[in-house]
Amino acid sequence: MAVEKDRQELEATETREWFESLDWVLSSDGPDRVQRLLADLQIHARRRGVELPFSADTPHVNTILASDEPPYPGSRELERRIKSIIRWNAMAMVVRANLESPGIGGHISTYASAATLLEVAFNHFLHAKGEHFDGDQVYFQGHSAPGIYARAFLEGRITELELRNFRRELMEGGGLSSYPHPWLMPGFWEFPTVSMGLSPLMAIYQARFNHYLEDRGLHPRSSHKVWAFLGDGEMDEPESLGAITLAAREKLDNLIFVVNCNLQRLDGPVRGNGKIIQELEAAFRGAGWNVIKVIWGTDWDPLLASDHDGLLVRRMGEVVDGESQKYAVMPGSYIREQFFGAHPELVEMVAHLSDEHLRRLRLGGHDPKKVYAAYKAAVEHRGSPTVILARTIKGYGLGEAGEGRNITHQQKKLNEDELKEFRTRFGIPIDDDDVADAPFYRPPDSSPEMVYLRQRREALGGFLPSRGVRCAPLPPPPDEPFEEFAQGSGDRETSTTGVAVRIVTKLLKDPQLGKLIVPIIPDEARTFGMESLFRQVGIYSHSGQLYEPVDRDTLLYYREAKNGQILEEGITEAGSMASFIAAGTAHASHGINTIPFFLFYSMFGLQRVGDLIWAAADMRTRGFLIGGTSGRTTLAGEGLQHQDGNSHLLAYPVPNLVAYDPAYAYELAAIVKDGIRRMFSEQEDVFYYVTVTNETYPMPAMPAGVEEGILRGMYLLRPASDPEAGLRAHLFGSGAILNEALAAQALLEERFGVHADVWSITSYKQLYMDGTDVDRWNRLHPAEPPRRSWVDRCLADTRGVYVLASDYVKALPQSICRYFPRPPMALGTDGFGRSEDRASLRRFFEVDAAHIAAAALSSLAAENQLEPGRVREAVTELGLDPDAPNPVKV
Ligand SMILES: Cc1ncc(C[n+]2csc(CCOP(=O)(O)OP(=O)(O)O)c2C)c(N)n1
Ligand SMILES: [Mg+2]
Repeated sequence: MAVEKDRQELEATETREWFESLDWVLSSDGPDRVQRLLADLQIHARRRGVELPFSADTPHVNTILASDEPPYPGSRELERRIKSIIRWNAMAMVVRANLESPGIGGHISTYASAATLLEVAFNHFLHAKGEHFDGDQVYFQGHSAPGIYARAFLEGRITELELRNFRRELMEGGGLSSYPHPWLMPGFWEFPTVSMGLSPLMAIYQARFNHYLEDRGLHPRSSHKVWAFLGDGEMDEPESLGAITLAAREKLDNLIFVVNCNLQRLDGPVRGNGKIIQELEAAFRGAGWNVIKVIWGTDWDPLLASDHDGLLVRRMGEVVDGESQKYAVMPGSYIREQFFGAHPELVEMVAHLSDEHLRRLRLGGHDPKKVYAAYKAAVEHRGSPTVILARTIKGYGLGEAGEGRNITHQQKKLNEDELKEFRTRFGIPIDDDDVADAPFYRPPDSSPEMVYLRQRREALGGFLPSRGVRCAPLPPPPDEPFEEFAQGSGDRETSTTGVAVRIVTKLLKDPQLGKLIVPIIPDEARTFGMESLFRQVGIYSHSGQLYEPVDRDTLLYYREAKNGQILEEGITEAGSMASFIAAGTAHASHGINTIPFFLFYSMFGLQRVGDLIWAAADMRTRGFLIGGTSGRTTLAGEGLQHQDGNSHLLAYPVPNLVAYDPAYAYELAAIVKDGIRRMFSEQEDVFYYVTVTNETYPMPAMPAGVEEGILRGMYLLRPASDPEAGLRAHLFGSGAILNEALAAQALLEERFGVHADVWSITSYKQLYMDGTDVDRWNRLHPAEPPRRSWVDRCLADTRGVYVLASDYVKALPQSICRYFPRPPMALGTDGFGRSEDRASLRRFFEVDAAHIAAAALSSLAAENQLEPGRVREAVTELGLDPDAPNPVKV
């Protein structure tokens, strides 16, 4: 026992001597010398066989020393008052909403933990944008929306009625959306953030796109920042950390993450058995970020200053988060016993402090001075992005009603006593008699708080969040880039992918539009035959090209340049989508009509990054998503994971996504031209999804008068040679399957005497949207002459049977059956793809010419126009196996 004690004392003395030596070097030669010395010591230790465990984190204390903190520039007292009022109103709007409509939901505890982080930013850092200048772009944590509304209420930008109608958007007088949604509040919210993980990803690519605009000379250099306020639980989403190395590689010092580390997510602790702050620090430092930890408030400074042996810091580092969380809900005596009680020296350190004092020791994320110091350092930091890891308490101020409790995320109701306690704690002047109704409180405009609040925002350029379109529409698109496609390609075979690339190439050369085009590719340029663009416009790289490319002596060498135009994203559809969003919203965020074209493997689009596409829709993004190598049977060889028969169906639910599946060059040209007109001249908040394929065939010339049909979704491509024939059919194809419909037309006429019209369906979604809109109008206006859908108008007077064939699931053609004069037969490619050639795939999925022809014959038999026996023979003649397995089941 005595030996052990001696050893401990010896160790303590030894440690102290080393510390003193280090202090001596620090004071005489500065921190650089200390760094070198420690590095040398490490090498020395390793040479002597001491293995040092790898650790990318630093001690569990604030990154900024108390002695290095700047003075606080504002009125702490007025800011505290303002923050308290916002806290109250944010809480009250949720409580009231749930009193009036039980179950309507809302969140109190997220903002309660984030209030200081947000208020210091609002009062001192976040710049608004004006008509002629950009501000900061701020991604607010989605669940903290009540606090953002409550501030806007004080600012006079949101009425009391709207506040009362939180989560009641359909009420008379309008309401407020639950979370940030630019679609629903287009003058207010800029960024939808509530799908966890998307906002950190989008913020990174937004900051990167801001550099892109500056490096290309489209926008003056600016000191403005992209701020993302995030949850610590949110950091578990793969998207949250997925692009952090890019942010460092691109030296995005215009980017600041603020992670609200309240140690809790929805169900419980983020890392009960670990330390989320340390874990995130290691991840971000490892990725090359500037990490600023804001863990302890000013109250802790004297304790840390007296921690000569580092025992307190060590104790801070060893307590797991589940335990730390508990300190927030327990009395000071518990903290004394459990935290300081681990070492007698620590007990001694706080012997002079009361239990109440220990309970109130404030954490860093609730201390404006600490938060201000961190933000200032972040804003001034150069050369890499910054992440601030700020320790807070979830549900701060809710007391028994949920402060630090595991149930706090879901807490929406406070009883009268809890409301009173909250009111008293934050000094809100509401009488006991009124408090049960949780009334909103807004001080008079002339009060010092309100004057201060307005002054601070004026100094920072105005209010935010605030969104609006900030640039003039473009003139209608020029004809020239699109004209050649109407002529067809003669005998020359090409693919719609080739045509899409040619359109983009020509647009890049256009004197007006050229500089606005933003080609985005996730490492598929060669797949799509786009490598000529490397040379033509260059690949964007913030650092230019620091090496001689291996193919420098070839014509199409891999050219990176600081003013390069292509965003070559590498293998990240999610990142590419985030770039697409940044470029497609520049009309609102920067007042520039950039026109993104994002080309990708169609299977890895709506299916893989569907939620980002949903966010793009919410954000009123404009641009073209080009789904390459599309079609379940058109992409030969690649098989189950690559062959896309799904994406067009997945495009249906996105309300403002206009989807097309063109077959021919002139269709594609008409669609892109009209898209530019609608989005950038007419300023419609839509975006486009257009699939292209890699099957080559001669592109026909554009028939006269089909443009309207192309855009509406269908037109008559090739009528039957004898429209008066007895046996009549109508075959409908889209994408590459249109050629199968044409082949079936010939088969039917030559071998079975059936005369078929062939129609091109460029968009099932357009036809479906039109049909349902007409249905709706007719349903609500039964006494008026019915309106007619485009399908109905095209087909009303037709005779014969109808067969629709798609390279996508049958649900697409099925979706428009209702508008046909008689029920059509729908063929599609439901099921898993196969590695095979096109002919075999089309036979297997029953969408080839023979199957289309057989379907027409079968339909004629069903209408008693043909003998069933004749059709059975025809099936054999066509080489089809009636007993082949159903492709959806195998
Ligand atoms: C993609 C996604 N999954 C789940 C949710 C549901 N959800 C909303 S908030 C939340 C917990 C958030 O915890 P954290 O990020 O730590 O934020 P805090 O409220 O603690 O600040 C969850 C799971 C969501 N909004 N988005
Ligand atoms: Mg949290």
